[in-house]
Amino acid sequence: MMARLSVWRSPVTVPLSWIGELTTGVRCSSSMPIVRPAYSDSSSIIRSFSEIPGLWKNGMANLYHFWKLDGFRNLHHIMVQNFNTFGPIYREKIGHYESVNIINPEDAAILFKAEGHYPKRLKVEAWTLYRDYRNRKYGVLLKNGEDWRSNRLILNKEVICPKVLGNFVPLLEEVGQDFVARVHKKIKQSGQNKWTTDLSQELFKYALESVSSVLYGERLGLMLDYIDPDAQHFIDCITLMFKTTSPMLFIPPALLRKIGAKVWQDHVEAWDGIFHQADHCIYNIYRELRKESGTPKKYPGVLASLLMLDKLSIEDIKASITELMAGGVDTTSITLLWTLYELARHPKLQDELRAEVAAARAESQGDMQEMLKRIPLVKGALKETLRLHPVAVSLQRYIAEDIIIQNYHIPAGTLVQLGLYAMGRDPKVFSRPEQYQPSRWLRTETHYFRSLGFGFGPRQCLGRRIAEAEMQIFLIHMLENFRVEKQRHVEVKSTFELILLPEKPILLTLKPLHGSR
Ligand code: 2DC
Repeated sequence: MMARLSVWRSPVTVPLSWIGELTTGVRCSSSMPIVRPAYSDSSSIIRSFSEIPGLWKNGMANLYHFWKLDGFRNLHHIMVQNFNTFGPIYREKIGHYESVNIINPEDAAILFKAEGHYPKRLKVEAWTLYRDYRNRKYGVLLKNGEDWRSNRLILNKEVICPKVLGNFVPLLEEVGQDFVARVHKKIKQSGQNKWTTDLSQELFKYALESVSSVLYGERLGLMLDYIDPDAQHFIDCITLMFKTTSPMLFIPPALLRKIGAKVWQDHVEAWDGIFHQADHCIYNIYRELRKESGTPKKYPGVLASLLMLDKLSIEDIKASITELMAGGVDTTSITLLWTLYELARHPKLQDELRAEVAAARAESQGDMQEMLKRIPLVKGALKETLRLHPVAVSLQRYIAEDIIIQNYHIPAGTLVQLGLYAMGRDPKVFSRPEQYQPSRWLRTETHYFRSLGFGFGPRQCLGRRIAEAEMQIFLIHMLENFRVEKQRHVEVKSTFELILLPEKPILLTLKPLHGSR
């Protein structure tokens, strides 16, 4: 079985034989219900839900094909292929997972306008089942309805509101400086005035140190040579948690649990490790806070702020802080790795960004918050990275009302997904999509529903501002200190492990800009 799987490991395109089957599947519409044509304002016929092209009749057969294509790792490529086959809208059912998929920004706008007051995305059942199993509360990521809304509104004020950004910047700047010092040290140790390495482990530590310092107002000390083994275990658990989630999108975790499947066991072990470490961090802050009296002199971090605010229950606070901590490691570090990879491939662009950072530094006399307002090209680079290498393959909502997309009627309650990875690479949406061009985000051409790396609207990524500031500050420090180079010109593709990751290690070389220290 393994041998057969590995044959299917790398295909980026779906074999033609399957496409043939896909299209015939669609043309076999004899069993489709007869629909009464309706007419829209533009007097074009609105077609019914059942006329949407795609493979949605036999979920189990589709799951089998999906598995044979190693779809668990290739979801993004399969989506691109499906849009090529079916056009800008298709319906799909893989196992129990049913959806309508769209690719155009204008259609995304229709989708997000129909999300209602309580926007709901796909429920990642593995994550909710774990919490039910261990008797833990859902955080804001997993909550829905009024419970979601009331928690989210309170969290917004402490986590994503522009006002609190000023509190995060000095904390993040310190971590950035420590990262630079660590790289200088590694370069010195190498004795070659450069350091060639797969930076992902270093970036995981940078990301965890950053998000922790914002959440807890305290450093974990991950930029040192010897780090807490529990912190390293936490990092490994997050990767395992994501990896074991993806098969459970298509095969119900309750079933896998019942048959004692290894994925479910590994998944439980991974979350146990994550919660163990988060509980430990949260408990430390809680204890310190009870000892201290009066208002703290410096910003105490998101957790202490929420505890002092006293508007959410401690269990609700713990649940959302744990989600932020777990969600803030692989996501930002992988995005930074992709950005460094793109900068290494584009040395001229790297120099342009460096010049922008130098000018921003001079104009703002080193005030980091001021600097962040003067680096549009660096921000464009991050958007460009998320266009070509989004963390999330798709954005989805259960629509709250009926909508019409591409002249098809889609009833309320349907799960509609925007293929974010596919949109980012579609030449109809982005001119020369294969080129990494941060300046495209500066031009006046429309950006309407095109920059969706953090999602959209009130349900967008809660960690967005932390992630953005953390990544911008990282790039500023790296550009000011090092040149990034890479060995040969090999293109690295993505693999799907719930989030999109580089399919193989990315080796980069860092050289000091100002001679050896
Ligand atoms: C995965 O088909 C593919 O930000 C599925 O920081 C649809 C889907 C649903 C929810 C998405 C998920 C995809 C990718 C990972 C996301 C997740 C929602 C939040 C999560 C996008 C696209 C992520 C990475 C969070 C994770 C926080 C968690 C560890 C507590």
